[in-house]
Amino acid sequence: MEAKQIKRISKYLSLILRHRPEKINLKLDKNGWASVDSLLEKSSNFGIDFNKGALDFIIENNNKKRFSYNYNQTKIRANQGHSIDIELGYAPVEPPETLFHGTAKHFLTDIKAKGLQKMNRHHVHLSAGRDTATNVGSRHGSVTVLTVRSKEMYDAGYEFFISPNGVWLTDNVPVEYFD
Ligand code: HQG
Repeated sequence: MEAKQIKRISKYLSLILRHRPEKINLKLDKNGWASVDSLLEKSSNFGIDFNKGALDFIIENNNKKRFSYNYNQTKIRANQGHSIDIELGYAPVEPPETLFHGTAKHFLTDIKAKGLQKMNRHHVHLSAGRDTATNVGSRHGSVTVLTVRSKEMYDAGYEFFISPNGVWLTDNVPVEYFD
């Protein structure tokens, strides 16, 4: 399969598995899992044809490892980034001393007033590396990277989670934890 085609399917999967399963009438369970068979069938009915081999390829090679199978590969879900109400069930873990959040300069006034909020997603997304944060922030405009004192937040009782693809998640970041 061509790279372009893989990218197109990958974007489509993000839309369906994170935000709009109802678009193809797909059912997700409370943990965000969809049946692989039903995803393939409903996508095909919707005019987007691919097979299990394409899914295997995307799960293995997607640049951010956005999706996972369950143990016997009968179900698939997005690892993070949802706007729909599902429970990922990740266990809370202790974060490193600092984490990064890339954002656009034009959001800074609001962010400095209200802290980082999850906006349309389930969590605020943070990364362990400054480079990743820079890439994430560039999606929104002229980029700036905030350093968050995550360990201090954790010690104060804030919960942190890490998705299987290494994205750090937390509910919100109050301004006093920016460096
Ligand atoms: C900003 C992509 C105003 C926040 C990425 C961000 C990531 C505020 C934007 C993942 C604010 C929300 C998530 C406040 C936060 N006032 N703006 N109080 N608090 N913001 O896309 O972190 O490629 O929902 O800084 O790589 O950019 O989809 O979050 O700029 O991992 O897999 O509001 O999405 O992953 O934007 O990105 P987003 P994000 P995928």
